Amino acid sequence: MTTYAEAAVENSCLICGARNLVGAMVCCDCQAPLAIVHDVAAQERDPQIVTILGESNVGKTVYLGFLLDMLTQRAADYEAIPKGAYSVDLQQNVISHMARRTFPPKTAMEANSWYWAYYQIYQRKPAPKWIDLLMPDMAGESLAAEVSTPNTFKVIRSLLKLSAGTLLLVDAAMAANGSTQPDFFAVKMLSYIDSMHQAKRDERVQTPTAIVLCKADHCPECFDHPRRFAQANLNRLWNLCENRFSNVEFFATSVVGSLGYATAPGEDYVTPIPLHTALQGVLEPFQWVTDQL
Ligand SMILES: Nc1nc2c(ncn2[C@@H]2O[C@H](COP(=O)(O)OP(=O)(O)OP(=O)(O)O)[C@@H](O)[C@H]2O)c(=O)[nH]1
Ligand SMILES: [Mg+2]
Ligand SMILES: [Zn+2]
Repeated sequence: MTTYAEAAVENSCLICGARNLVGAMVCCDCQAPLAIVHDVAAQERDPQIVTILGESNVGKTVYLGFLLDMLTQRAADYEAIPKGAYSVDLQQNVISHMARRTFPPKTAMEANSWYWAYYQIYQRKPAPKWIDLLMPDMAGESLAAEVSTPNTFKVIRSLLKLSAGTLLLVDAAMAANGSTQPDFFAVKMLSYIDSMHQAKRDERVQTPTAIVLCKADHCPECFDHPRRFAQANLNRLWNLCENRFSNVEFFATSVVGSLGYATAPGEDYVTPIPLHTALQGVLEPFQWVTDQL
């Protein structure tokens, strides 16, 4: 086992372990940024990886951007210090778009264009502790590709193996409308994780897994009873969680207070316009996961 200082000297990737040329910026094997290796070496403490999963268009980028922004603004007595300027980019991208009343663009499939956030977080309650969190914003389409054909995105597999906690985002608005798509995608994602832990067949997966019901502004009943909502509208997911995951909790979240809809002249698709932001339930799933790290 190499230490982080040795890894930094060899420029070996924190995520997949591949050795890279000195001066390389992204890992030659998995495309993870190598700046993290040096920032971790300076920290001399294990970073904990929390992965944000979910289908394309479920709201991962928006959620993560607002979460990081809340943390850096000391919500719920957290202190959050971004390590490396690259860690601020995601938050800035989301906040500046929302300030102009537009949603941020969709995340590109290529791993070298993802935002990576590496934050040092101080939690006062229940007991004071420091956690170093590494949270990449992956593209939903890349996750879907990896789940259907394992090893197309090596970085995803490596990240999930190292994950200390998971937030799985599910589109509650679609599920409430009767679509089975969110249920099936979530089941595929969790069975992928479950099969990675195959060595321990009879044991259930213990990684804290928060199921986050997104866009709950469209179905406010979610906020009152997220578990009941999941059991009724995401029943396949609910059953898989009961059978194979020992540490699961359900949450509802929403970032917008009201939406407008607009089309551009000559275009036939409608774009949602976030008229104002109203954050609800953004911090709770994160708090639940970090309490268990
Ligand atoms: N009503 C509502 N819509 C939301 C909310 N959050 C996100 N959206 C919508 O969901 C869309 C996708 O959000 P993103 O954060 O870009 O989705 P993503 O999961 O990062 O998607 P990929 O980057 O393709 O993986 C946004 O453009 C909004 O239209 C929310 O809280 N409420
Ligand atoms: Mg995205
Ligand atoms: Zn790598």
